[in-house]
Parts: sequence; structure tokens; C-alpha cells
Amino acid sequence: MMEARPLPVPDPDASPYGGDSWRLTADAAALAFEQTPPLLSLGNGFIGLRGPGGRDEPTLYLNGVYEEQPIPYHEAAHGYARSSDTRLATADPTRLRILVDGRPLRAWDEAELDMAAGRLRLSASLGAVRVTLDRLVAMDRDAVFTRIRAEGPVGTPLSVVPHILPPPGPEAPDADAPYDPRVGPALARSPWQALLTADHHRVDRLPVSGWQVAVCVSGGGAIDIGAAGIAQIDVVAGIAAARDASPDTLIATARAVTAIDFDTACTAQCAWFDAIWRVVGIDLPDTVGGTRAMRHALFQLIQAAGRDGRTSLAAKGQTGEGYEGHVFWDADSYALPVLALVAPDIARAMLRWRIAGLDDARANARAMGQTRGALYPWRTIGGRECSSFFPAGSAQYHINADIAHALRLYVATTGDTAIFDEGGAEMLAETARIWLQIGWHDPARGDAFVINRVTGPDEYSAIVDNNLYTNLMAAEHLRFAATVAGAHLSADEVAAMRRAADAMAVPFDAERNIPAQDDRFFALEPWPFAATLPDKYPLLIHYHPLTIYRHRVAKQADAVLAAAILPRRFDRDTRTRMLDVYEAVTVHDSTLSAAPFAMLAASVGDADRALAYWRRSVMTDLSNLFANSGHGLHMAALAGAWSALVYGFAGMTVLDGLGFAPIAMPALGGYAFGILWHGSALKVTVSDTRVRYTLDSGGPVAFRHSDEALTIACGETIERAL
Ligand code: IFM
Repeated sequence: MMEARPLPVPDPDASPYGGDSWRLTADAAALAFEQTPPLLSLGNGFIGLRGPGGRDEPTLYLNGVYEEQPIPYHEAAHGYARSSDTRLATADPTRLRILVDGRPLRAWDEAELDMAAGRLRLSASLGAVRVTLDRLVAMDRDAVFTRIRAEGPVGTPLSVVPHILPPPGPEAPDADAPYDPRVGPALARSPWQALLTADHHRVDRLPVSGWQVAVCVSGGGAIDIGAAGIAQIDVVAGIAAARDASPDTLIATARAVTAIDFDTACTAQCAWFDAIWRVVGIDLPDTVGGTRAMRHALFQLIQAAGRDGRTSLAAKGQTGEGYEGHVFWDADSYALPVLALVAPDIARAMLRWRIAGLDDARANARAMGQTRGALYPWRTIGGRECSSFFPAGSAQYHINADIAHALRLYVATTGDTAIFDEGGAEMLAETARIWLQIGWHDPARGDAFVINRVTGPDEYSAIVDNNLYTNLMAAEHLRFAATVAGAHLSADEVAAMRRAADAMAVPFDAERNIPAQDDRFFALEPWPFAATLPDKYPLLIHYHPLTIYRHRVAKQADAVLAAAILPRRFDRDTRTRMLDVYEAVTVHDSTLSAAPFAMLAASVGDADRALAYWRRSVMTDLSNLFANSGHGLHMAALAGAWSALVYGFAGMTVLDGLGFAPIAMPALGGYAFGILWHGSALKVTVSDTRVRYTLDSGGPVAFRHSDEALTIACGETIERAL
């Protein structure tokens, strides 16, 4: 590896966390780490509840519940985003005062996240009594179930008093803290207004967005440890949010979900996760830590992604306040390619959320000066653009192509073309129209279709001409729209889209014999890597953006991402050269970077390099690699770890039918995973010399193993040499 900035390669089997391959455990020392509360998060796509540790403040977040706040500019310009959606912690009904023999339990000394059961266990000792708390956020209702057990001398009194922590108050901004765009802003005034408060329920409102949140809690009580040496007390909390319900109705909704007991909730929870894990089937035989890390990545991803069609996946899920709870392209380009193959209902719901945002995207396009079509916001919760720094925000027009690509991938993997009629085709057409307006056939370049002044995924190269990733993805988008969304386009538009796609400019660097990241990337002065001390990374918090933009330095995979997603566009030698050249200029200041590098390395058969990048992606939060996991887990890196394994190591391709071209990963002792393909469950097990395909359920699946066409029937196993 010829890295611009050699980074550590964490070993999943040497992390500060323990447990078997299904359980992530933290001892008292690990419970004190800043990344532990988000790592131990529980969630159900709507609720997100951070694990123990950290400050004693509410740590409950609700997907899609935010307040609108004005963005102050001293020098604004036409079309700038006026306000931002900020997701705030809500009132927290899960807090308990636990007393054993009259003594309060103040801290836990052990935690165990059971990913098979979807449950968190915390334990502590008070004198001769061992106290455990088992908790789950139900996947089938918006409720948090908790059971407290005390084991010890008969007759010892246990008391559990549930209480509700009100929403957080104002936070004093820290004037000395370095400016860090990855952290949500401190709120000098808490916007929450209490509408209804009582001991066991409350309703609060966010006045500008109109969101109201109701929480309630029941259970608790006092009991002595009985003859069997055990005392047990249950508590259940319900949560509901709406913009247009009366507080009483909302409380009734929150109460209704608490109507089952802990054991019933546990049974349903196990069944829910069992169905998911049966598909996912991740196993890396020689690394318990690696298997656990992969399962944890999927566990957190699935817990965080919205499932109701009214929400999506924030960059940090509901595990912290980083990025204000905003949804970026991470959802479409990193999470959806995973979810479409393991939990397609969630992928569909995320696409429905995009489709529901079409009117806001049309309004955004008008603000940006496009008279037709729709441009999705770079970052948002409610649907409007919330980016206050357009060079690295709204200028990332590739978001439209990312959404189109996500839709194409979802349809290819599920066969669910009904989504086109549910707004998908209209969305495709509207978003494709933008390319025809911001690009043009430049006679000076032989009528090539050029797209000038946009920002690609690499946020250290802003407002560039012909970003490779953007242009290639735009071409894919235009062709796809022309093929499947013709009913929403005029014949002239379809022809113009095909012509633009066919003539798309692909910048090329003759000296290095590779596609260039953009027209001028290699003409820029090289970044002085040798003179940049390790404490000057990430560059974004130490250098003015212009200093960065003037140099040849990439924050994250950009051209490499294009080659990883569209490997057939480039032959193997070109991909190898791209990997070497871009590795030498990429600092990986974004957690989104490692996974595409792993995929590209695997595509050229470089198992060692692929392994190193996969480890960085899967361990991003478990090793707190970016020193900011306390603000929330990095969902794209977690999803990327799965993509590195499945699209990368196993060489899976899906857009032109299913295909695999696996490479051996001896350091892992092989690898196994499962996918759903058009509803059929396929398992893939790769050893150092062979690959085994097994169809566990569903109709026959046609696929390619390298260049060989195969069809597998339910119950059948096919083996091939690598
Ligand atoms: O979407 C990403 C972007 O690519 C890099 N900065 C962080 C964002 C949120 O994860």
C-alpha cells in the first residue's frame, strides 16, 4: 500500500470489547469510553436509545422528529438554505432509580449486547446482591421493555422507581472548541415546550416544526428477594410522536403500545431478529471479533433505518447528535445496497421516503436555478435542503444519481417493479432532467456532454468540472430514466438523455493512464503530506477550505468509488492503477472512504489490501478510529463493511443479473454470508479454494459464477473452485 497517510489497521480480535460472535460485551473500563453508549444503542427504526455511560441527560432520539432552526448568515446569497432541521434528544421515559436494601445503584459494571435476541443486559453488584437489567426496544411497537432482577440473600428489598427525564435544556456553546462541522450545534435556548407533565407521562412540543412527542412509563415497585434468591420487577415505556394529534390522543397512542408483558415482547423480538439473521448468515470462521463486528454493523444499521416510508437513515442513525441527525447520500449509496439484499422491506421504505420528498426536491431545484425537474437536498430530515455550506453541500449534484442508482439496484435485486408506478418512475424522470440543464454538449470537446462546477463525493475538491463519479453516475441515471421512465418524459427528452449519456465526458490523465477525478485534479499542486503532522488531520478542522481545494488531496474515495460501483467500466489493469494512484492522494478523513477502497482492491485480487480497508471500515466505531464515535455511529462505514465483504471479496454484481467472482481471504479462514434475491434466500460460503452456493428457500435463482452461468434450486448446493 502506498498511502498518503498511513492509518492504523485495527484487529477486530484485539478490540476493547469482548464476547462471543453474537454478543458484544463491555467491562467497567470499556463502559467509560466515549464510543460505548452509541455502540450499545437499541432501536427500532423510529426509537433510538443510547446505551449506558456518558452524561446524565436524555439519550433518546426519534427518527424524523426535529426542530427547524434559522441558519444565520452574514453574507447570504440567492438560493441559500434558510433553516436547518435539527434532531434533538426527546424526553426520556426509560430512567430508573434502583434501590437494593435502600442503597441506590449508581453505575453498571458490565454490559452485554445480545444481537441474536435484540436485547441489552447490564449488570452490577451491590454488596451481596447481583442486579441485572434486561432491556429491549421492540421491533414491532414503539415501546421499551425493561426487567430488573436482583439475586442475593433472601429478604433483601429491591425497589425500582421509573421516572421521566425531561428533554434537554440549553447548552452553553464552548467558545474555545475547534469548529467541527461534524458536530451538531449547541443550542443556546432549548426549543422544547412542555404541553403536559405528570409523574408517569408527558408531552412536549417543538414549536416551529410542530412535532409533539408523548412518552409514558408504567411498572416498577418494591419487592423482597424471595425463597429462590431472586426478585424481579418489570417496567415498560411507550413513545409516540406526531405533528397533528392532540396531546391526549398522543398519550393514548403511547400507552397502547405498552399493553404486552416483558416475556411476550422478548419472544416477538427474538422471532424478528431470527428472521433477519437467517438471511444475513455472516460468518468469518477464523475471527470471532470480525464476525461479531460484522453482525454488530448490521444490527445497528437495521435498528437505525426508518421502516415507515416517512423516514430514512441518518448518517448516525438515532445513536447521537452528530450531523444534526441529517440524512445524506449515505442512505442511498451505502446503506441501501446492503438493505436491498438483506431486508428489502426497509430498502423499499427508504425509497418511498425519497419519493415522498419529490415536491421538496422540485422546490430545491427551483432555488438552485433549474426551471424543470427535481434536485434532492444534500442533507435534510424534513425534505428541504439544510446545507449551509454549498461548495461541500448542495453542489454535490451526484445525490440525484445516487438515488436513481439505489432505485435501480433495489429493483434489480427484488424484482419489485411496482415501485416505479408508486412514484419511482416520476422521481427518476424529474431527477434526470437536472443533468440536461446543468450540463451541455461542449463543441470545444467534440460535443462531449460536460458537467461543470459541481462537487463530487470528495469534499476536498469542491466546485470542479467533470467529476468522474458524477459524470459516470449521471450517465447511468440518464440511461435508466430514458429506459424505464419514458411515460414521464417527452420523446425529445428521452433522445437528449440518451445522447448526453453516450457523449458523457470522462476526464482522463494521460500521464498516469487512468481516468482523472476531474478535469484539473492532477494539475493541482500536491498536498505536502510529508510536512503534515499527524495532529493536523482531519484537514477539514485545521485548514481553510481554499487551502485544501488548491491542492491535489482527496478526503475520501471518489474516482475509486466510481470504479468500485461500476467495475465493468474499467479493465483490471486500469483499476489496479487507479487504486495505486488514488491511494497515494487520499487521506481518508471521511469514514465513507475505506469500504470502496476495499471493494476496488478485492476486484483486482489484492486480498491483503482489501482486508486492511475492510478492517478499518468495520472497526470505525468499535475502535473509535475517528475519535468522534461518541457523537454517534457512522452508519455508512458499518454498511460499507458489508459491501466490502459481499460486493468486494465475493465480487457480487447485481445490475445485470446476479453474479459472483469470489477471492480467497485466508486471513479470515474464509467467509460466509446470505442474501435475498427476488425473495429467494441464497447462502454463499467461500473457503481458501472453493465456493459453495446453497439455496435455502424460494424459487430457483439464475446467477453467474465468474463466467459460468448457473441455476440453483431450493435445497440444492453447487460448489466451484475459486
Ligand atoms: O455524506 C458524508 C460525506 O460524504 C462526507 N462527510 C460526512 C457525510 C455524512 O456521513
